[in-house]
Amino acid sequence: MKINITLISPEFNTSFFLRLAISFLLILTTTFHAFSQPTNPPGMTYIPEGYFQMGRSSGGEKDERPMHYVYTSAFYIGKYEVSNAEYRKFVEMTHHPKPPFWNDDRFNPPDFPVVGVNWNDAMAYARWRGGRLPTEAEWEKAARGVDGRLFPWGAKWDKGFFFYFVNVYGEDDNFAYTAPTTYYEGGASPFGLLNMSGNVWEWCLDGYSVDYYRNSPERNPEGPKIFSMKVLRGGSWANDIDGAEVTRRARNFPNVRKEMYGFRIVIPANP
Ligand SMILES: [Ca+2]
Ligand SMILES: [Ca+2]
Repeated sequence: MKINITLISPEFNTSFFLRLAISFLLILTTTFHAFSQPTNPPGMTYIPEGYFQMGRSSGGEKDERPMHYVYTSAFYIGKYEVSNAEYRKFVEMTHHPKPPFWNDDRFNPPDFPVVGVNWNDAMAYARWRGGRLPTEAEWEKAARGVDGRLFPWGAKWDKGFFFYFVNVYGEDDNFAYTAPTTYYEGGASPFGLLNMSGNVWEWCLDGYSVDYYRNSPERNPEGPKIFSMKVLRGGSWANDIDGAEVTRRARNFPNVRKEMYGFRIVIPANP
C-alpha cells in the first residue's frame, strides 16, 4: 500500500515559510523601532543632537563673545525649573537640608521654583533624579534653538512692550518675586521650555572663565576644570529684561544660596 507523505506541495512550503520569515522580521523591526524612539522622562523635553550658535558677535558682556558654533549630543532637559513640590520629595526621601527660604511665603508655594539652593544642592537633586545639571552649551541651545536669537521667544520686543511672557524686575508681569514654573507660556523657547529667561537664575554644570569661548572645544564643551565659580543662566525676577538675555553669563561660588537662584536638570539621551 502506497502512502503519500507529501502533505504540502514544495511550492506552498517555500512560500509559506518565506512569508512567515518576513512577518517575523517586520514584527522584530517594528518592536526595535518602538524601543529606539526617544521616550521623554516625565516633565522633560528632548533636544536633538547638532550644532547651534553659542554666544554673540557684538554687544553684551565680553564673556559672551565671540559667537561660535557648538555641537551637543542629544539630551533631555526639564521643561520647567524644578519646583518646591519636586524638591520637597527629594528632601523628604534623602533628608537633604531644606532651603533657607521655605518659610518665606513669597517663595514657598508648591508650584513655584525652588530657590535658595546652591550648586551642590542642585547637583545632589539632579543625581537623585538620574541626571545632572545642564552644561552651559546645553542650557543655551535649549533656550534659543539654532537661529542665534537673544531671547527664548525671539527678538526683545517680539511679544510687545507688556511683560506677560517673562518674569523680570520692575515690569507689569503679574509677579513681584517668583512665579509658578508653568507660567509665561507665551515666552516659551523654540523647544517649548518655559522661563529659560527670567523667574530664577539657573545653575549650570560648568565652571566659569571669562575667556572660555575663545578656546572651548567645539563638541560638548563642559567648561574649564580649574575654576571654582559656577555658571548661572537666564536672569531672574530681580533683573531687568536685558539681564535675561540667553547669552548672559552670571557666576557664583558653588556654596552660595540666594533667593533668585534655582535650576533645572538634564538627563543625557545616550549616556
Ligand atoms: Ca516680575
Ligand atoms: Ca529661569
